[in-house]
Amino acid sequence: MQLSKYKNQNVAVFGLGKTGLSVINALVKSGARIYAWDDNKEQIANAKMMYRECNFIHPKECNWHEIRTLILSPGVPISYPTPHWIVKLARSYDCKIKSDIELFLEVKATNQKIIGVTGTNGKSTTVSLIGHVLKSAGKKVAVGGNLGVPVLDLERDAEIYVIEFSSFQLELMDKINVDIAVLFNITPDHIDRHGGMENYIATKLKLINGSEIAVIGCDNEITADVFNKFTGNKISISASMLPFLPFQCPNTGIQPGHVSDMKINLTSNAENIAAAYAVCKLLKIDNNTIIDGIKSFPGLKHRNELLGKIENVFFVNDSKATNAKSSEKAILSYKNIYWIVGGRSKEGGIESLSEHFTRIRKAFLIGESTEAFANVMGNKVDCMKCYNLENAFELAFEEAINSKEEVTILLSPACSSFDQWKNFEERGDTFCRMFENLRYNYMCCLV
Ligand code: UMA
Repeated sequence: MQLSKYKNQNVAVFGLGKTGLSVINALVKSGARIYAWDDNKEQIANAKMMYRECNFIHPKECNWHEIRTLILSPGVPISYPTPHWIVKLARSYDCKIKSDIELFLEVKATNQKIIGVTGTNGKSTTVSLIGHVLKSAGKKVAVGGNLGVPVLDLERDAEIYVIEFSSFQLELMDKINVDIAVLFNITPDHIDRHGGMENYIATKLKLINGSEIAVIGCDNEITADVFNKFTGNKISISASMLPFLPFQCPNTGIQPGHVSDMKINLTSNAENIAAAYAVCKLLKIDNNTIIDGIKSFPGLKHRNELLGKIENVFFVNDSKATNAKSSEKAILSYKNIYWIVGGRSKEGGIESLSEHFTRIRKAFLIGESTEAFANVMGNKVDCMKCYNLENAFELAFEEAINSKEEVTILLSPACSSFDQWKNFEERGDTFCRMFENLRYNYMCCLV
């Protein structure tokens, strides 16, 4: 994507992960003079190999009188716990701080539509589901943002962009202008980064405030309250609208439809499906195309992903569940659960899940949170301290297969992965590999 406005301009880029590299790529093509840096030397070395035309100079040695824009990566704190030193430096020179998404919105054509999705859990699935349905409807669509592909790396000529906005990205943004915004399920997350729940909510609201029409999930107390107070164009959606999608929006022309035989788990995805349905109706996609698209959506890896069954045991990879609220969805989807849980715990741990402990046959505790979670479970859940995924997998399978009943081994950690893994993908991929090996060995034994 070209950013011609920045031709011959001096632009600073801080953070050389996915976002920073995508920004540099776009700015290089546009003929900007780029000053790039990162706190991590390896990231600088990597970027240097890729973009020799960039100036990799420590920002404190740059001439900030000539740099009018700093593009900051979302992981770099702008306010809390304290503004990063680069933020203070740029502000002291009155330099404008922008996100990659703002650059993208500056160059998008007026006839290209933007659908923005935010919330605490379910964003990535909803974004992908909307993208899938629109593609099935023959639209030229690009899907990206927080779920993985930075917006500046997306195809230039899409008719519709479906973008996942994280609170980190929204925090950075001043100007937001999207055609349709989706906001749902706000629960505590990243509180340390936003300095409190109020700020976290305010950040999420930026997306609907910058939209032509907002689709708001009303199952959550916080977002239901947002819906009531929001004065712009709005539609309410709810998980309870499934399976017949009886949308309560008489002014939008949204009609009831039928959804059954879906590949993704209905219980944990009800709100995502309702949101996707509403968005696609607003984009005037016909009912049958939407329903067919929803039915053929294969789901996302690591999100309540059914891997398969060995004898009486189902295996589900929900490694993306990095907080309790997210695990709740998977727990409510199954009964007789052999739950592999733990890692680096978030604020509040798993206490909020205690009302669902009756669905857990046995918990297999892994990671840093092992002792803390064992205390929370106390005598309410039969649990075993396994400390790592390998032990947990083996022990859970041994018990599950001997139970002779239909049971589910669910990896849904309710924790971040950073105590033992690079990220949740690595954790989930390991679980998937263990399942595949087990299935292979099992089949060989049967032959
Ligand atoms: N860095 C510093 N100093 C800091 C912080 C970071 O120099 O104080 C540098 C790091 O050394 C690294 C770079 O910044 O080189 C990383 O930047 P980043 O953390 O912004 O990560 P990116 O690789 O650019 O990925 C970001 C999102 N990451 C975060 O928001 C933390 C990705 O979301 C997103 O997929 C990607 O942009 C493309 O849009 C990931 C995420 O964890 C999945 N998001 C959080 C979430 O979903 O909960 C918000």
